[in-house]
Amino acid sequence: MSEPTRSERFLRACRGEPVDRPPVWLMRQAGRYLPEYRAVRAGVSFLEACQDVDRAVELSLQPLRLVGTEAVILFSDIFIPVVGMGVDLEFRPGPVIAQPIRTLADVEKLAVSDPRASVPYVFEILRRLRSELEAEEVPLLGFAGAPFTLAAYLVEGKGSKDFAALKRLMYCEPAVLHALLERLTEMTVEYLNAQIEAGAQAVQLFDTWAGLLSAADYREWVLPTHQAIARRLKRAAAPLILYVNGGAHVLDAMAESGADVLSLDWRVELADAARRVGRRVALQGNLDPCALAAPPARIAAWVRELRDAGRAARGHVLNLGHGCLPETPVAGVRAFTDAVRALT
Ligand code: 1CP
Repeated sequence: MSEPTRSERFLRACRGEPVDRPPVWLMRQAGRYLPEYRAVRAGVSFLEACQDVDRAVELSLQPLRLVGTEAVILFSDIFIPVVGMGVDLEFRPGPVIAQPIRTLADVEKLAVSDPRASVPYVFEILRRLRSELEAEEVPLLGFAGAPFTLAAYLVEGKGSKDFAALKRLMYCEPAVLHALLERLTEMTVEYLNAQIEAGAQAVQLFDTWAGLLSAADYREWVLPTHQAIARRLKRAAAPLILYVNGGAHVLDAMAESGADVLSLDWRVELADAARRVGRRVALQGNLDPCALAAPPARIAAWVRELRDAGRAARGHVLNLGHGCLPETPVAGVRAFTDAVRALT
């Protein structure tokens, strides 16, 4: 078999088709850990960088050129389409919402507009990236925040450890949270389909905070949103990757989402996850991002262990278990991608 292109290897791994070795990329691969990122960001706010097509294209491509990742992910944030719904928010550095959403009237104020019109720059960035990457045959990923995680910040007003305001709404005023999730699900379907039309070859749905729920609450509040999105996406054109942080206890429900790939954090043992989900879905992950501070030989050994564990899965994409951190050493990221390329 001649060596596949990076797009072929990535898409085959997502679809559970045979590959020579797993492909590699990293969540939050563009970010403050790269001096070149800090240089492009100097003097502009994060939101401005997301809206500036030239800058966002450059930031999206940096990890490909600088640290050897084998897929490019759109430089943006899960809150960009929420800005398009008319929500007043700032990044400090995480999203801070001026007026948190707590009532039905607040939910009804969220505009259900076509993202192609409300955040046109997102699709312009994707079209530009796709034409830049076409010749090299590097896969382009789009992404969105999942409804539950977006709702968590919208209700709370900012990041939180336990999201108590969100849970209060869930347990005390379920109709309000249902309405909010429904509106966000509609938006997410439109937003991801528009990304696929603009050239995204796979899309990742980030449900970072859904792991805060019990398995029963996850099934009631989160799983239906994932299933609705999976059902309505143009999946023949782009596989769907689902990420839940701290989701070991909901792995079985994740496998019923309809996603093609489940992205797991490091608390889940990859071989065990493969046994639990069987041949239904491929897996992505799952090195602890903090482990990239270790010496290169140690990182290479973990990569080999992950590859071996991932062999039991329907398919495996090597990645971290969560995003790169501002303090992640660039040399550790390089050691990670080099070790994947060195797999035999
Ligand atoms: O000051 C800065 O440089 C801004 C930091 C930053 C960056 C680089 C934020 C603010 N967002 C991003 C980019 C980003 N965010 C990407 C880009 C593509 C990539 O290289 O991977 C992606 C996919 C995200 C997704 C995102 N944003 C998630 C889901 C994934 C995850 O990490 O859990 C979440 C929860 C957010 C919210 C958010 N935006 C920014 C921050 C610092 C946060 C987290 C806030 C918190 O912890 O509560």
